[in-house]
Amino acid sequence: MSMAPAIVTRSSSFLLSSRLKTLSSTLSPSLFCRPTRRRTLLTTTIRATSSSPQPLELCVKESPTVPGKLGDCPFSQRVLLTLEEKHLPYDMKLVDLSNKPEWFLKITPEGKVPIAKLDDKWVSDSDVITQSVEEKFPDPPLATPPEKATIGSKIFSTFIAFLISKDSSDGTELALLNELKSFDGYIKENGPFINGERVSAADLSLGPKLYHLGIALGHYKNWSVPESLPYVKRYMKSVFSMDSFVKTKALQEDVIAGWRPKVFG
Ligand SMILES: N[C@@H](CCC(=O)N[C@@H](CS)C(=O)NCC(=O)O)C(=O)O
Repeated sequence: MSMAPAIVTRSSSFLLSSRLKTLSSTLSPSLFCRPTRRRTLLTTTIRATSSSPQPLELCVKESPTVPGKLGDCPFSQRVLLTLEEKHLPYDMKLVDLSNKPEWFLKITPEGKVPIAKLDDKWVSDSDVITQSVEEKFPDPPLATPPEKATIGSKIFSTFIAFLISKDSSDGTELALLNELKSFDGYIKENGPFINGERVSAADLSLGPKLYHLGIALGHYKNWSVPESLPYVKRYMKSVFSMDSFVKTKALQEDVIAGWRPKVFG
């Protein structure tokens, strides 16, 4: 079977930041196990309007259930949200992580997404990619002030610990609740978004993680954010209803399938 990358095309221009880390930059451990299914990648082309001529090339996870659809990687969605909010066009290559094509492993031997081509260099890690995009395309500004950039940053790790916990009295649920409570209080005082009235980079990082939290804990633990945390609930609703989020979010069934190996593994 022939193996061609699935591609969604938009148009864009791109500049290289001197501060870009390249492919050899540090990568955090993968959060998702690779499924065993094998199949052929499909190619899809979507063209969006833009005045800039050169699209940014970006590899993201493909849906494991619907060929040609965007998959369930919160880091890939973070980069896509950044590009969408900045109205930057891009060429999106959907990568089947269960059967990584040779061209992909050639550009990134670690085999992780997202990875973006910035001025002829493939750059990995959503932190590095989004910072570089901010530097090169400052308008509209999305940078979160440093003192606010880590707000909510422990929610994802505490969510994972609770999700994979097999012991209901090990304190992982409480740890997550504490993080959510602190976030609730912060948003109550400073919201509706982390940097106030306007969405910023920290929201684009946290939003996809909260999306996974809601779906995975609902499915595997029959758990949802308690009513006693209305500002977290409102925040999730606001972020999830943004046009850019609706356009780039993963299928619910893919999020559930993506976490299954972690829950039962
Ligand atoms: N810290 C990285 C994490 C990237 C990551 O873990 N990506 C996962 C998919 S969400 C991956 O590519 N895993 C490799 C695999 O499943 O084989 C980032 O922020 O970009």
